[in-house]
Amino acid sequence: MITLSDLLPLYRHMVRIRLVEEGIANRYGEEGQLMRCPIHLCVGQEAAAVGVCAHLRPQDGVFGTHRSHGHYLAKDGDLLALIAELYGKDTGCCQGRGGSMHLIDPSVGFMGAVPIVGATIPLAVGAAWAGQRLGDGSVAVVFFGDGCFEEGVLHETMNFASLRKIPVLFVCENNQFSINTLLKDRQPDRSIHGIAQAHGMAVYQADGNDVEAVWEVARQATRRARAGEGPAFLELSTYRMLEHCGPNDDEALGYRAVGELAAWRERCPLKITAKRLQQLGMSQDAIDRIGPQLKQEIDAVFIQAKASPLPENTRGANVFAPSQSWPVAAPTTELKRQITFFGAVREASALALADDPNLFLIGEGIPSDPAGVFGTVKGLRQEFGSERVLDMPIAENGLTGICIGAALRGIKSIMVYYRIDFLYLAMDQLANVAAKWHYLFHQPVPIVIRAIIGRGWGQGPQHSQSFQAMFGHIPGLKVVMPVTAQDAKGMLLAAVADPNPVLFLEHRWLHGIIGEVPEVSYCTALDRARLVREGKDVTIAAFSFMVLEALKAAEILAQFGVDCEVIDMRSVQPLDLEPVLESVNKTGRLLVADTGWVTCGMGAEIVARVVERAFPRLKVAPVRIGLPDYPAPTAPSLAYDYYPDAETVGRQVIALLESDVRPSLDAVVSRLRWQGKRDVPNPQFKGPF
Ligand SMILES: Cc1ncc(C[n+]2csc(CCOP(=O)(O)OP(=O)(O)O)c2C)c(N)n1
Repeated sequence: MITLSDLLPLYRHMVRIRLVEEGIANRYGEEGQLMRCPIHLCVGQEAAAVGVCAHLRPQDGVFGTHRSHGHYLAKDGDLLALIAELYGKDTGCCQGRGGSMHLIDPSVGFMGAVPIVGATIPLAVGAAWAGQRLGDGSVAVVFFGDGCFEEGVLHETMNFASLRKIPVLFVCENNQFSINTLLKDRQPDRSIHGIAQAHGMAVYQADGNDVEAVWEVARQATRRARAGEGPAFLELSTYRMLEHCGPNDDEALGYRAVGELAAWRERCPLKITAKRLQQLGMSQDAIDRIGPQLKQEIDAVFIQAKASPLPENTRGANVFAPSQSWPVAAPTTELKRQITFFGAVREASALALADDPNLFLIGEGIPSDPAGVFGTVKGLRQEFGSERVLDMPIAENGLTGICIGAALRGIKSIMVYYRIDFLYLAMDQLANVAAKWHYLFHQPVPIVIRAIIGRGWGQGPQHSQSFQAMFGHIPGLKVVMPVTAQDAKGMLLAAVADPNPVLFLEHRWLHGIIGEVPEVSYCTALDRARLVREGKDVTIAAFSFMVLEALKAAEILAQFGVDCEVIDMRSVQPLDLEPVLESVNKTGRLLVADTGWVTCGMGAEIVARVVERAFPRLKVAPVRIGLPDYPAPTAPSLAYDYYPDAETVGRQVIALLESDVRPSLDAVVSRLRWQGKRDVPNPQFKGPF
């Protein structure tokens, strides 16, 4: 049973949150419109945040949503940093980069709130999983609205949390609305908590406007989670009293039932608790004094926040956490042994797992795949155990978010995607969360995602795509594409060491190539292109597998007196343009060869940048090579002219030359024509994957 000494601080917290929200509402329209970000106030919903957070320790992580002022304050987030953020000030918790919908205060365990509905749910599960893996006794909590039950990511993460008994509390503030749409118009007539129950977790329901009731269920759920009994779901019914977004009353809009708002006002959490305090022996006078005392503090903070400076325009600063700078090449003294690209990936993974006892590797079907993801993880589970090399449910967005959540607590992972095509399902977590986190919150997100691009044989439109340009388009993600076995090892180790999200793209046709790879552990720069072949006539900037095709073409063209310079671009983001510019300075001719589509592809990017910076050096219009504008077909008869190869490179190089120095097209092409089966890189390649 709650005592007066337990209840009084809860009441104070709720009053403080209410006064802050009212303070924001009153100032939102003030002259000059200094508060210029969307606000989602939690007036009427204060009890949920306060009742749950009362049981948390500073190291327990809390994650929120677009409507998280209350969660932030209930977890003791700094008030000045909150208000200053609303004013877009340098003293704001995101230094003005986020506004009301992006909040953080890691010093008290408020780990982050963002406005993508559902996005922080997997982060909380990941943070709690990190705590479980570290054995630090922490729990994590995520607050969200009833709208999240319509998002797949909720189900993906509940499934995993339940499977692994992760100490996380899923707290649903069921305020009946998603924007202005009623729950009954969005979801069938079944209970929300029933769904959580079906996911196998402990379920609690409480009156979300009664802080005492919330406090009690949260106490039980937190205890259970700390005792290792697994996750819990709390459904707290409550009501939003103001408009969805903004400072106003919106009763006139008509989406609320007649009399509903008035009834809920009677059930205001502050009123309910004030009455209870009286029953527990507190005088009305003493209760009445709480508000004005708190208001003084709050008003002073508004003044201070308003007076604090706006941030300097630092533009792209902080998109990435600072990385080490690694050597461009592997140590040459060690260069003797020859191994495959897949062996190099496996070796780097093993070294990284041995080096960091908290690192884990996770991917769909990993334990049951006899080939070990094309050899790249073979035997690692036996070597490092089933808690370090794990299987992953078919839940790409949820699990990527969970790994990001773990990364926020410093637990790194290597995620393995058999095909990059599946990574699109995790686009929200990658593009909206991982890529934005450091810019917004100054928190590193060290996670490596290995994804396989390109083709086996017959993989067709959804198992063979090359999405590097798509991911390269997103500031905050690093995207690398090693070509040699040596780079595969060095760049994977550098990716693991990097404090940022790194997408490590492996072309399926590279796995079997062999090269010299030092046995020692070494890192290779993630941001430096590599000059592979010097030449004076034509510059070929190539990505991934196309580097090998460009080299083949260059060798044959050399026999006809045409001297190509070949650059392995290695990285899409950051893009190292300097070697290309230097080369174009010399050759005046540029060809870009990519494994992805030409339209909006890497060729477009490089050509545009070269034209912008070195237009006068170009003797002839640059050329792009890549895929045509249609999906990859399966049948060999349809695919035979779909993929560019050495012949395509040869033809285009010849087209770049002046007619008087052009070798015979037929003679060159006949030497470059693909030998053997058209849909395998060499006779050793084993399909179908
Ligand atoms: C993925 C996503 N889809 C749509 C939106 C637009 N949106 C912002 S708030 C909101 C309503 C969310 O309702 P609920 O989760 O119940 O939270 P509440 O606003 O009631 O607190 C929506 C749909 C969004 N932010 N994110």
